[in-house]
Amino acid sequence: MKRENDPSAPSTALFNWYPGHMAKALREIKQKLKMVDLVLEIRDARAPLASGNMALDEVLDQKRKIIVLNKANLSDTAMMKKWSSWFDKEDIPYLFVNCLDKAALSKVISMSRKILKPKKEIKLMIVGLPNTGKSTIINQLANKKVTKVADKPGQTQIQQWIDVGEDITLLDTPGVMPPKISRAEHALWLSAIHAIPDDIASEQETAEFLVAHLLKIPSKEFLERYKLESADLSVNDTLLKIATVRGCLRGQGLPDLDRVYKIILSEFREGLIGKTCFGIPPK
Ligand SMILES: Nc1nc2c(ncn2[C@@H]2O[C@H](COP(=O)(O)OP(=O)(O)OP(=O)(O)O)[C@@H](O)[C@H]2O)c(=O)[nH]1
Ligand SMILES: [Mg+2]
Repeated sequence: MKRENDPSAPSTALFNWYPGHMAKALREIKQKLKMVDLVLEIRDARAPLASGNMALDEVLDQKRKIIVLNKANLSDTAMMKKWSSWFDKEDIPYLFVNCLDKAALSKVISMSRKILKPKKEIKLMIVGLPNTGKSTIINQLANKKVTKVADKPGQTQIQQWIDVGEDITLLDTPGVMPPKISRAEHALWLSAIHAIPDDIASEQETAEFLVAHLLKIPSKEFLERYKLESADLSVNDTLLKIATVRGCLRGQGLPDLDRVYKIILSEFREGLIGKTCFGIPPK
């Protein structure tokens, strides 16, 4: 990424990754729009605004939608409250959910029904950034594994209609990346939550960013997990400490930082080193 010189520069790597299947996914969403009553835009509760997508907004145009902020179990409670006030103020229909919790998820259906009243049979299109949990949400609503789920961006490659019973049909769609990310910081947030593949912002860049972020607002889990006595450490010293604690060493006792980056990323994504929410609501 070119962020050192110009923080507003879009990442060229990101741009190159985009065209092929992302453009196709957008085109297909546009084609199906008339067939659905409502769109559920799945975002990540750890980045309520940055996990949105302008390109999707353009295609969706005036279509009614609910923003479903998934993975709330991995996000910071106080920050989600602030974001809730912001969404309320903006009059945007939204819900924070942890889709692994079916009761919470059923609210998405009741909210959709409320908006679409008195329509009985409803068709919902599920869109959003890669890896935000679209397919998991569908499987949960269908009560069975109807669409493939994986912890990697870009799992779903084709659209699929799924009848989940009770007069509800859902359309699963492949995740769509924003065509450009205007703030380098957002690319790091999206990389941290794994909504973009690790080869866009490198594992090293993302892990270093995360460590810097976690040192600024250190959670108990972060300090305890890596046996850090305090957060008064440099990023480098923290990485070295983690290498020692986790036995990430190469020959001659040298630290194996590549392994450390992977540990940090996977443990952050699993919510093992604290609950985090990136960004603050706009004024
Ligand atoms: N902790 C937590 N994990 C979740 C939640 N929802 C989904 N996941 C996990 O997130 C990963 C991605 O889920 P998918 O359902 O495949 O995401 P997707 O949006 O369909 O991804 P693409 O098809 O790549 O666009 C999986 O490992 C899920 O188990 C949630 O609410 N909480
Ligand atoms: Mg999917």
